Amino acid sequence: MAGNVLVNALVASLCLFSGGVSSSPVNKREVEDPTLDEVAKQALTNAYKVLDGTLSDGTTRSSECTKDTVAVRQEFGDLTHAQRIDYTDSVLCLLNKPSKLPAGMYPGAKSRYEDFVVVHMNMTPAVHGTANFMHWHRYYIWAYETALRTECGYKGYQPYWDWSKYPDLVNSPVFNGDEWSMGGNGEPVGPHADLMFGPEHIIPAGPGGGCVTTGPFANLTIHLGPLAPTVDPQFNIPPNPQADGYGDNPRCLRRDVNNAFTKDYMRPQDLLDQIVSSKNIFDFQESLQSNGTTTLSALHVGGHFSIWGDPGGDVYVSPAEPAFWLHHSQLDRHWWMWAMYQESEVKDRTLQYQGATNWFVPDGPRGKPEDEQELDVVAPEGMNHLPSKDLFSTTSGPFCYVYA
Ligand SMILES: *[C@@H]1O[C@H](CO)[C@@H](O)[C@H](O)[C@H]1NC(C)=O
Ligand SMILES: *[C@@H]1O[C@H](CO)[C@@H](O)[C@H](O)[C@H]1NC(C)=O
Ligand SMILES: [Cu+2]
Repeated sequence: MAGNVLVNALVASLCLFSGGVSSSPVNKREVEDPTLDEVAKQALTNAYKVLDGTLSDGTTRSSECTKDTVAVRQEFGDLTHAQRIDYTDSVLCLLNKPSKLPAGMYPGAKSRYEDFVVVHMNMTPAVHGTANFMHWHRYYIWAYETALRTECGYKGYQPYWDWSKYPDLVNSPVFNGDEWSMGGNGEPVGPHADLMFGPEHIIPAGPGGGCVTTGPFANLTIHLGPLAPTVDPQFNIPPNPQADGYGDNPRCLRRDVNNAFTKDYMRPQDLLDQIVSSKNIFDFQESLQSNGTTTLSALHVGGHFSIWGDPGGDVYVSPAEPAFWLHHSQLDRHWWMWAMYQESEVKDRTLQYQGATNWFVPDGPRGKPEDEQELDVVAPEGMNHLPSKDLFSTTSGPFCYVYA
């Protein structure tokens, strides 16, 4: 019985993450394909051409966004120790600032950080498996980066975790648990339930599963959710006192960081294949999700379940996991690389927008570039309700950043 409940919860949650994706062919690589490093370098070169006006991405760039002012987002492991501490200190600052939400409706939003979690929980059906999936998350990460800078004095930019860089993710600079990491794995809890990807594909339970007790987020208490838990029911995560998940449910941050995805499904070649084989934004967004087999890259889902745990494996509440932002910045970077690496495709790919507007109504109304996006109380001042078309380029609309 418990086993069935777990499997059903996992499958339901994976369908949630994947948005009920149908199959998408993986194309054969052509001999002249670049390497993943070359793709990243070409994307950056083309982004600088856009900034100096020698290449158009089809959007209207503000005159304030130039080569001299552009923010450069970096890989977490490429930051110096001091830069990493600046980053995690600013996250801790946000975790200690008061919420701006009405406490009566959102008793679990104890901090300004948790305002971001509430907004994601609330927006989940409108921003996953939809046309705006990449765009809304880009906007959301930028709002978070902006809050770290304006509300917590952070001087740097949002770092990303390059999925392909650490096959041994558990011992990587991101999760090794030292003071310069994003915190360690959860405490080992011994044998616990595997992660089921459809009927055949099983990701073995990882080496953690318990509370995070090392690094900057040691013994962090989370309060919101769960709403779509995927951890072993034997962990006895208490249900939220409110059906909507917004109640106060204090418990430890759990992780089950594992190498299953990074070792076999998130290698440089896997990332490259996904970029090269996606011919339009629809295919690109769909093939980032798992369809339940090993034949497709599952980069978005794989990143979440490389961390897993509570709330890392809960599609609604996952931003309460501090590493969420590094994963989703990499997703944003991966999209940027796909759009930018071929000079002749930059304009066309930047402007593409395709898909539904509600996860649970895949055949419902189509998303339009004019659709306004919602960030509620986490929008930077005067920056809420921007249309999707303002979120197409990382160097126009509200944005001015590139990835190095
Ligand atoms: C997933 O995609 C592969 C390759 O396109 C296909 O063979 C398989 O049937 C798909 N599985 C599901 C559950 O859609
Ligand atoms: C976290 O909790 C563990 C286990 O209770 C304890 O040993 C450790 O000292 C705590 N660490 C911090 C930084 O509070
Ligand atoms: Cu999300």
